[in-house]
Amino acid sequence: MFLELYKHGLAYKDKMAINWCPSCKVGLANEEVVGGHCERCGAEVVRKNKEQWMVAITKYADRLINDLDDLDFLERIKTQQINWIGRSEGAELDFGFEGEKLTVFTTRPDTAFGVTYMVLAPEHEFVQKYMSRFENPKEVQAYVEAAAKKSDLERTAGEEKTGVELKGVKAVNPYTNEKIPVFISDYVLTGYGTGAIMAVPAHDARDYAFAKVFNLPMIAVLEGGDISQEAFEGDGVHINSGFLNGLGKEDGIKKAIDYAEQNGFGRAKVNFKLRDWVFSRQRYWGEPIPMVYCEHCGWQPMKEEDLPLELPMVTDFLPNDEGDSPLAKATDWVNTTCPKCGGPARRETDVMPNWAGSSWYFLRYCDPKNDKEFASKEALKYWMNVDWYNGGMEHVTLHLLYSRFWHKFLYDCGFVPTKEPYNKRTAHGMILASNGEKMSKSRGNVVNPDDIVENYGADTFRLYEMFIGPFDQAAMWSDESLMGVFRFASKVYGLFKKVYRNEDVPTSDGDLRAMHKTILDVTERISQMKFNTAVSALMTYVNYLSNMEKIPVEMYETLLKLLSPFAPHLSEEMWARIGHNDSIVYQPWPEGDKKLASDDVVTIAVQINGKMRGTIECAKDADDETVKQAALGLDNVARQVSASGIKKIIVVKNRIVNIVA
Ligand code: ANZ
Ligand code: ZN
Repeated sequence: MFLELYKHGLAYKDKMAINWCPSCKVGLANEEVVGGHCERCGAEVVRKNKEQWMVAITKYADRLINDLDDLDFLERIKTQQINWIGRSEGAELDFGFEGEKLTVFTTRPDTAFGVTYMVLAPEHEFVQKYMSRFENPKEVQAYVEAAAKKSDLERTAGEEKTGVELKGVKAVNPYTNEKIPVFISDYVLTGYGTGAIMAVPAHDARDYAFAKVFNLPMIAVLEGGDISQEAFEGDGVHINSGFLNGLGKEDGIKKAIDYAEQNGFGRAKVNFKLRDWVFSRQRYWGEPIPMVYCEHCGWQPMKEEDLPLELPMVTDFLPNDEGDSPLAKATDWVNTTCPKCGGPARRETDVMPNWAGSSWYFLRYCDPKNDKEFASKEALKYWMNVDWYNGGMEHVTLHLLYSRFWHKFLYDCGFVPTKEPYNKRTAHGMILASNGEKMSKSRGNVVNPDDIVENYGADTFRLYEMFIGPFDQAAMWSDESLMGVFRFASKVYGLFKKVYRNEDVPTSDGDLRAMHKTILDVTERISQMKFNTAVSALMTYVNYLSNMEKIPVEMYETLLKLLSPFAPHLSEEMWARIGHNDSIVYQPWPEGDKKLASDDVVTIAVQINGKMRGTIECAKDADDETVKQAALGLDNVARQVSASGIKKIIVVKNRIVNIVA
């Protein structure tokens, strides 16, 4: 796969500012940095430049958004995908800077007449390139170094804006030809857009905050708002804006871009928050990257017939102090020959990220014994797509995006028959501690499943997790509620002694109704992933059974079958006790009968000469003749009156039958 990516120009090597954990000595992907700290050890993460293999996922950005339309993903999951990709429509504009073009990305080119200064990211190439022209190089360099120590999050979250003016140089606004000051500040990120902005303090809150600190002028170019109070970011009629005056936002943007294009200093541009995928990890565990570096030929892909490249055996799994992968120490493995010229060469020592394997492992399930390809076309056609993928919310941004990208690339190469891997994606809620906080070791509020299993059994634990609340929502752990479920499971066990196997225990309409209603409810609720209410339907049924004196075996067996996905051990045990020799898992799922389950059955009192003689159950609003026949069919009635002795039968709909004898 890596060679395929490389062949298609989607894998390339680049010097990247990476997040570096000085304690783990490891480069971290953005998602492994939590609040500026290493996800694994908690140490503060710094930025460091390192050559990394990159994968051009951004080439697929539009498709990764557009193809969501046809998928049955939870809405919030689609939103996560869309936000992560972060598509922004706007323009690139070239400002003048020391005779060069200083290009910015902006979503509001219509506000160009309100630009009063510019800001470069501290890492912007012009900073070092023109350092000798600044009047304050020491101050500039000190700021650059301080910013390098901060994470993106710290840089953007900082309330108080900081920065340094590049004294002695000015930029030129191409719309007005005015000269404006240029700053560096860490609120401008190096990885986004062009790493430089045109600042419009009157209409952008970040620029506003910066301008306040540095006492910079503001020009309102949109009507509405009060810039003595705050930036006005809304829509309004343009003012102070030359040829844009009088236009609204959308028209203004269009006209500003047209003007820039005609005058050769700008163009429409779609920008994405999504970055190319940093595909290198300086670790031992991971698929080795099948690339070889030769002094003469540069980076060369391994020959396909030499694959797979396997990890060497090592005993030392730590990276070295320069942050090179532990594989760099395995010199026998590293030193190899160039696939092109045959001269001495070195293997890449970085490995792939865990996301590589998790992007497509499931395709192998379609054809696990195939030794020629990862799966045959026929097998893939037969099994794919994954109909339904449920998993935690923590994997609905990156893993989902990477595997969708990977699949699209495989599709483009003709290796898989479908454009998307998963038809349906849902996510379950998180189980929180009893005080509503996230469970974590540091808070000491973690419930250890082993303890629950030890004390109440795996079935209680499993049942409880299903019962705890709506599947897709967060739920709070409750010991009390766990006990309730434990009592329920115990009741199921206890009911066994009332089960009659060999005798014919009559089932009333009410019994049948309770059973079929339970079958139908549980079946439907499972299919809708309403597991908590499926369990409560079982609880209702168990209460019904508890009130019976004798339980017909079929009613109990039905309970066990419905319960077995939730409490497999208990169900299996009781199934065996009934006398079955096979496992309950081979039993077909019970079929509910809607008619028998119907609540539209009424109990009607039967009287003879005004005296209560029994009850019958009839469909609600049944016709009088049916009700009469049912009443006469009662043993008690037949014994006391002969057909000839009946004078009259009075039916009070749905309530009473009175036989006058
Ligand atoms: C001028 C302007 C005027 C802007 C205005 C906004 C409002 P999104 O929607 O996130 O794409 N920007 C561009 N590159 C940046 C960078 N590297 N670091 C920080 N900020 C950056 O936002 C795009 C807007 O974010 C751009 O449009 C730019 O500010 C800023 F009334 O340009 B704007
Ligand atoms: Zn070579």
